[in-house]
This record gives sequence, structure tokens and C-alpha cells, in this order.
Amino acid sequence: MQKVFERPKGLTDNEFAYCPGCLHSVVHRMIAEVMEELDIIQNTVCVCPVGCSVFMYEYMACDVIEAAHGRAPAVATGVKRVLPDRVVFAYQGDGDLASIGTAEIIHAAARGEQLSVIFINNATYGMTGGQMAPTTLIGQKSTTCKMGRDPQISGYPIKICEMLATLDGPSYIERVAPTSPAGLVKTKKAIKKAFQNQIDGKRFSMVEVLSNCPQQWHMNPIDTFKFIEDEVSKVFPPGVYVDR
Ligand SMILES: Cc1ncc(C[n+]2csc(CCOP(=O)(O)OP(=O)(O)O)c2C)c(N)n1
Ligand code: SF4
Repeated sequence: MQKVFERPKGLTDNEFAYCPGCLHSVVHRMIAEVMEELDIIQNTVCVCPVGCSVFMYEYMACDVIEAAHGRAPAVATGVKRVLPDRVVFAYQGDGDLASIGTAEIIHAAARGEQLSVIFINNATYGMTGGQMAPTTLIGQKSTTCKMGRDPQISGYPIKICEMLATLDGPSYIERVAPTSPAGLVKTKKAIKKAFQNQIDGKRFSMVEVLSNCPQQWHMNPIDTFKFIEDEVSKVFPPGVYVDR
């Protein structure tokens, strides 16, 4: 019988430890497929974040380096400048990229570093107990805003794609929502483009993935997809923000 579907070679044999329905697993798989399709597994360096995906080094079949919380773009910059023939990508959550690591991502983008960044925006700090993130929606509940985020106290969600799109450094910035078959196809296409850009010598590329956290949102996975489509996408509209 002909095999039509198998585990991508870009993944190790380790089982994911993510909660059921968490999109971290889906995006990991897409990255692995992209590395295999572009034949770059042996030539890629993944820079892991701190957050639920801190154990990403267990899952990716490429070289992997761990960065301190928020510092992945700085570490990735160093790796790429020392080893310019490698494909270097950073994988970061919203706590990692949009809170403690705000400076690193802005400056890496402004410098137009030749990097691919996959930004997982699940509107919460999943790993540490579901605290409010910079991307938590107004009115959305978390363990540090039990009544819902109040802009009078906590300000407004930070729109990273829109912010970075004001800079001249980036070559490509897109936001995607992998909550439907079409959204999954778009997400994989965007991730592939972010990697292909780097191979083609283009500069900073970032894909923001509107992700979920069934555990800390206290929702089943299907409801998280609906919440992303109905609520999160209104504040963070999917689309191409930079492509040059
Ligand atoms: C310097 C430092 N400060 C704080 C922490 C605690 N910490 C670990 S993960 C995390 C937030 C992770 O949230 P996010 O980046 O959104 O990823 P998720 O877990 O949701 O995938 C925090 C605050 C840390 N590890 N190091
Ligand atoms: S806590 Fe949230 S982000 Fe972390 S693995 Fe579970 S569902 Fe995914």
C-alpha cells in the first residue's frame, strides 16, 4: 500500500507534551514540514523561547539553541552573523516576544536581520499559569485580571505586526489564523515564505500566528478557534503587513 501521510523528517520521535488541542503542536509540525520541503533540516538553527515551547529542542530535528526569556532575536542575530550560511529562526510566544523581549524584536526588525521569526500569540502566559499578556484582549479574563482586562489599569493590547510594519528593516510580516482548513493552508504558506525569504537573502521576516491556550482560557479547543475568529481576529486582523 502506498504511504500518503507520515511524520515529517523535521521532527524527532519525541511526543509533544503540549495540552490537547494546543496549536503549538500544529505550528511545530508545519515548521518541520517546511524544513523538509526546503531540504534545510541539516542547515537550520532553531532558537527556542522560554514559555510552553521551551522544550522545543526536544522536538525539532535541526540544530537548536535555547535563549533566555525574550532574547531569542538577539541570540538568533548572533548565530546568523557568525554562521551566515545557516537558516536561523526564532520561535516566540507573546509573553516572550511582546513583553520581556520587546526591545530585542524591535531592534532585530529595525536592523533588518536575516532571520525568520515565528510569533505565537495566544493572548496569555500559558506556561506560568495564564497571567495577562501584552496581547490579552480588553475584557478578556486572566489570572491577573480576574474581571477582564481593564484599559484604565492595564492599557491596550500591543499590535506587534502593525508596530514592526512602521520600520524599514523587515522584508515580510504577516499575521495568520490557523483555525480553519483555509487558515491552516495560509499559515503553512506564510511560514514557508518566511524561510524561503531568508534562503533568498531577504531580510527580517515574521509570521504572527493567532494561537490558542485551551488550558488557560478554560475552553475546549473548538471554542478557542471560534474565539480567535470572532474576537481575537477583530483586534489582531490577519493579513500581510509588509512584503518587499
Ligand atoms: C527572566 C524571566 N522572567 C520571567 C520568567 C517566567 N516566565 C516563564 S514563561 C513566561 C511567559 C510565557 O508566556 P508566552 O511567551 O506567551 O508563552 P506560552 O507559555 O503562552 O506559550 C514567564 C513570564 C522567566 N522564565 N524568565
Ligand atoms: S498551557 Fe496553553 S499554550 Fe501551554 S501547552 Fe497548554 S494549551 Fe498550549
